[in-house]
Amino acid sequence: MGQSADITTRFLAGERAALARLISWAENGDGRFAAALAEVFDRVGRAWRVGITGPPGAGKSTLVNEMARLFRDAERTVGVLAVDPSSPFTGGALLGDRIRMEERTLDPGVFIRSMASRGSHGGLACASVDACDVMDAFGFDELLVETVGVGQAEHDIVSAADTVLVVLCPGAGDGIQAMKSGLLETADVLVVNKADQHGADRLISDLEEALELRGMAPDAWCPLVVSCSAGKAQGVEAVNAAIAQHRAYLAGERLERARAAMRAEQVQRVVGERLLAALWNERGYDRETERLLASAPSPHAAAEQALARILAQVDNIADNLEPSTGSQP
Ligand SMILES: Nc1nc2c(ncn2[C@@H]2O[C@H](COP(=O)(O)OP(=O)(O)OP(=O)(O)O)[C@@H](O)[C@H]2O)c(=O)[nH]1
Ligand SMILES: [Mg+2]
Repeated sequence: MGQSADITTRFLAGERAALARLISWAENGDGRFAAALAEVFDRVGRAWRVGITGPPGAGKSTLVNEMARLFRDAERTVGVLAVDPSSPFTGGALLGDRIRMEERTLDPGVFIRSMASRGSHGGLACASVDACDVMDAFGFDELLVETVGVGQAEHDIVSAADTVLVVLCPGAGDGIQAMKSGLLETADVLVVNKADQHGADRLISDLEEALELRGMAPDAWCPLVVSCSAGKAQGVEAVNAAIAQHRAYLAGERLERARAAMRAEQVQRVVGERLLAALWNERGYDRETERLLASAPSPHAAAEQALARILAQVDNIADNLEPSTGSQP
């Protein structure tokens, strides 16, 4: 407890090492994180969160670097989180990105952090929201969360953002792939990167056509299609402008609703993870599963038994709570 208070004091004094420590706590599912977050949570909500997804090699990291440069030119501070659900260890694929981002790391207005899933602690979507919360509380104006691919895990991570960018590039049938895999539904802004390469115009018109064909509620946000060549530092202003446009669209009640939904999802994730951790920790998992399977005719029957026991415990807890909580509805 004492250590948690010490860290938050240092965090509130603007010490980056304390910020890094809190993110590590979030990443590792450290029990001290919840108390620490509670102490700084009144500062959360000012940053704008942008999630960046898209197929490998589309130029996401290059784009993030250029977006960060433009934000810095406008005297906006930037937190960058690179999340890799496919890699069990930090490093690997993200190392190259880190080196490329190096020129930014000397700038105190930029903070860069990478995260990978490790072993049994699978809640990367949860940890990345936590990391964004602490970067937000630390005072960064813009948060950029890059994921490495377009799978379900990546989707869960970017969909917690205020604005989702899907980055595509010409070639390799990415446009068609994007339409098939539901990326169009995820995107608030579709970025066609590598506009310097052959096929970019075609990809842009394919995407625009696909968006037109898709039915839309009259009041709904229609994803913007913008193109740039991040690798040549060309056209990235249009990407930031599209984000600003989406931000203006959301401002007010829509944003409140979207963020409330995101918070509700985070609560569900935390509950789910805490339950999983409590039930199936590394030591208990095999023995308990074996015991249940030995006494039940099928995996589903074993699951029913496990559930019945948990729910009985929950009922017990609720019964014991009732007298002290009074007559709340
Ligand atoms: N021609 C061209 N190449 C680019 C452009 N932007 C990025 N690239 C190159 O595309 C390659 C991949 O860029 P990254 O930024 O690493 O792509 P990424 O989407 O982050 O890749 P992963 O993180 O591995 O999924 C690099 O060799 C970049 O130099 C561009 O606008 N034009
Ligand atoms: Mg990358």
